[in-house]
Amino acid sequence: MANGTEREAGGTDVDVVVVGAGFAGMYLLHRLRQLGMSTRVLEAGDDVGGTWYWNRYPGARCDIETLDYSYSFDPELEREWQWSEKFAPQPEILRYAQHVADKYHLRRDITFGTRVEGARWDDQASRWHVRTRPVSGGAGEEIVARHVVMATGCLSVPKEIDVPGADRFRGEVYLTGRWPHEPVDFTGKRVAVIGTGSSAIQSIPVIAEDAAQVTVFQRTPNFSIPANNGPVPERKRALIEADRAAYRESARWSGSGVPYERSMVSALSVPDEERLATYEMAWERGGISEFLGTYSDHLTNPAANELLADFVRGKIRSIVHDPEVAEALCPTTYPIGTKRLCVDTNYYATYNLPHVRLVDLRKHPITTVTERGVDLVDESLEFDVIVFATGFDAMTGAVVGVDITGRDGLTLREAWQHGPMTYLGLMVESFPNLFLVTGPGSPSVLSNMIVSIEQHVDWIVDCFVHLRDEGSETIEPTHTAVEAWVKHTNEFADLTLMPRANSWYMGANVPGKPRVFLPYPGGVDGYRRACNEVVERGYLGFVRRGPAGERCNDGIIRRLAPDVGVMLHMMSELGLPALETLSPPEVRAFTEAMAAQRPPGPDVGEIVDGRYPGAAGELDYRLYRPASPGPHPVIVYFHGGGWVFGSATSDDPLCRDLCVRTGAIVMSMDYRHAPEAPFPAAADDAVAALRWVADHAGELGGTDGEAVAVAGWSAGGNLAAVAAQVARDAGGPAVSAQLLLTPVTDGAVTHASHEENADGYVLTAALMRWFWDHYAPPEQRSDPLASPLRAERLDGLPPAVVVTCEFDPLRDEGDAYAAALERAGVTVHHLRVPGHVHSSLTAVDALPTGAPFRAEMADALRSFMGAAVTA
Ligand code: N01
Repeated sequence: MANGTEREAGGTDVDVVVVGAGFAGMYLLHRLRQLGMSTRVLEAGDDVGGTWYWNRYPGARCDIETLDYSYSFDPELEREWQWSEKFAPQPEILRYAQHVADKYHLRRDITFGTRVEGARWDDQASRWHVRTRPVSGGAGEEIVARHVVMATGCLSVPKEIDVPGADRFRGEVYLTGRWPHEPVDFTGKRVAVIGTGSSAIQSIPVIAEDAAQVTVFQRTPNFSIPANNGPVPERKRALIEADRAAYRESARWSGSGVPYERSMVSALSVPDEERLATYEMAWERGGISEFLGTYSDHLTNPAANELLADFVRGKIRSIVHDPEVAEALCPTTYPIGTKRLCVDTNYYATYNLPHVRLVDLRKHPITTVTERGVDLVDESLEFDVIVFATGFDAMTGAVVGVDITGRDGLTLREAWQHGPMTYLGLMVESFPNLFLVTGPGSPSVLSNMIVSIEQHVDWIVDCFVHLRDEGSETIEPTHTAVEAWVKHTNEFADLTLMPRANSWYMGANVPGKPRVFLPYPGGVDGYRRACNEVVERGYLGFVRRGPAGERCNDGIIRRLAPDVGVMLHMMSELGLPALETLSPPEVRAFTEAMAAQRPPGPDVGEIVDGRYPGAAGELDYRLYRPASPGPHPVIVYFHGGGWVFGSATSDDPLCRDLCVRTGAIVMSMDYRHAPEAPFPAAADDAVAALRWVADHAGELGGTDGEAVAVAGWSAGGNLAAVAAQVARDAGGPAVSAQLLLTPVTDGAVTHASHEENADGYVLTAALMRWFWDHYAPPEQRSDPLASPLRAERLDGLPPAVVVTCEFDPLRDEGDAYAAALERAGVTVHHLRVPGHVHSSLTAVDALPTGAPFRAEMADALRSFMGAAVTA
């Protein structure tokens, strides 16, 4: 029974149950009504507002400029609401939420004072049974719904107070996340504040205005930047009003949901004075994303991060008079930005007041809270009031706080026992028709929440429409899609410094909670692209079921390594020309200009440029010598560039990397380029280069008489393979090993990967055809000097490291060469690199996920070198 009416078997009371009437629940209700879907919103509080309903502690305000932190779905709402301050205080934000509820008559579909206790999925009927209970006690109801949406907020369940003896205290006790509605009077009182996160940092200066004493108990100091609050900046208001739609659109496609110019410059690349001036400006201007984003690598490079952290520590020392207190307030145990940066008004200066004291719990731990105060190991303190500002069970607490049972009796708590498993932070496998707004696995708390809420609500509503239109009753993500999304999120987090902090982002603030990075760190823009693409590709990664049967569109939305994906996106944004539309001289000029922008690679002991006799005249080489004392093994290296462009210096970062990792001398040898010198000129030069280096190994710093290795990338990999075959057939020189990095091995270009990866991964199938067309006419391409895979015999060749990348048109011909070598009895280390493209392993210091593969490739090569193989 629901609402006293008899329900037909398989019928529903409503289409959608929404849990929570914060900003997410309110907007969702508004959208669902427009769709004509019946909706019940259930809310534990007595009014709308969510976070802003509960967090009424003194000083509570937004830490994102309120002009940005407001709905964008209705221009009329935007025009009629004027914010009073740059960072609006909690009462004003709550009034805004109430205004929205009034304007759209939302309250009539919201049941206040009601908690959702549980939800159970009935697979037969494809319905959720939702159990409620009034907060004030008494019987609840059961509501049957087709869909349930958890709009429960990310920071809505306060962490259990885990300070020993906390329940013994007889004075007034407050929790910042559950502040009373009546004003709290601190006048003349002795107040303890436990915790120094955002909530404490905002409330301490305000409490100190009235209290007789304030004692702050700090376990871990936080980084905080000044709000520099005041009236709404006129410039920003004017900017938005000039073109509201464009401003909001740019927020939607920004990294954090607040539009600002993202720096592409490393903090380590600018002179000290320039960097400090930039930091000073950002300190004055405020804004979390803007401050952390002053340089591109604060959240990825420890050295860059330390520069910014040091700047803030300098500020703390300059504000706080007592050096000991200042030192205690300086965070040193985690990188800045890896816990949410706080935004304050007078926080540090408050410690200069005579009645404010900081207790460093690392030095003076609490033994217990007593009836009258707090006992430290070395002191007893008495208080009238204790304020617990101890944080939240973030992102998952409110969701698993509801007893949710999906298909086959699986509970959400069980499903998430090792950390939340979601697809896009929106849905969970085995929990059909259960949606999360800003759930774990979405940008949520790393972004302007309102922008992320609107995006999720819009996506969910569009999904409802889609299901209705196609006649599907249920939707849920596939196992493959969920696993891959969680992996992708973790890989992204591992590219940042975020996992290094014991933060609530990591679940580390709640004892026993799995240590997993909870939000999606790939940016609001990158995330929105993924969500849109999922839909465009027919709800990829979802299975939908209905009377017409099952539609399973299994698959993975993000298969590239995250840094490779970001690089490809940036390249596509630049609108670079397709190389095959240019002439060879234009391609050479273009690729040289691009190469000038890349990181240089590691330092080596010495670099020497020289000339060697090629097959038809002198050519350049560049020698990279390790810093260790010689003699060293020698690698003869051939650059990439489709036989058309490149030089002895064009693969500089990769050669340095190879030199450092193998401890070998790398001789990067130029060769003649097509079309001026077509096939077999490059192959002839490669053979000449190998002979010359082998003959001069001792003079160059190698061991006289010891076999040299050959190596090359792409067309250079082709030349290395060819040179090894020629040396075998000619009875020398002795080659110890071959490293073939994404090599060209077959002019037939018929392998499946040429089609599968034809476009979008830098080296395109069209460009590869263009290279062949310049290098060798079709009738010559089956010559083993052009296509080493076509050689009659592959036995007797030196051990080979063959590296192929998943998203490379050349992948299959590289794989085929590795397999053919193995069949011929050659020792092969075949490294298949997932998530990478043809050129990405050469992007030393630019794509961190390539580094472990370069390490493996170098280790394998080193282990092969020294075991000379002769024909
Ligand atoms: O919570 P927190 P918060 N003994 O977890 C300490 C958002 N927010 O409520 O770090 C002693 O950050 C704990 O110490 P430690 C914002 O996203 C937004 O302040 O675990 N101390 C820490 O110092 C923010 O990040 C606004 O060592 C104990 C503090 O309590 C998030 O909410 C305003 C302890 C908790 O800090 C959470 O902020 C406020 C113990 N047993 C909050 N247990 C806006 O401006 C915990 N602590 C929008």
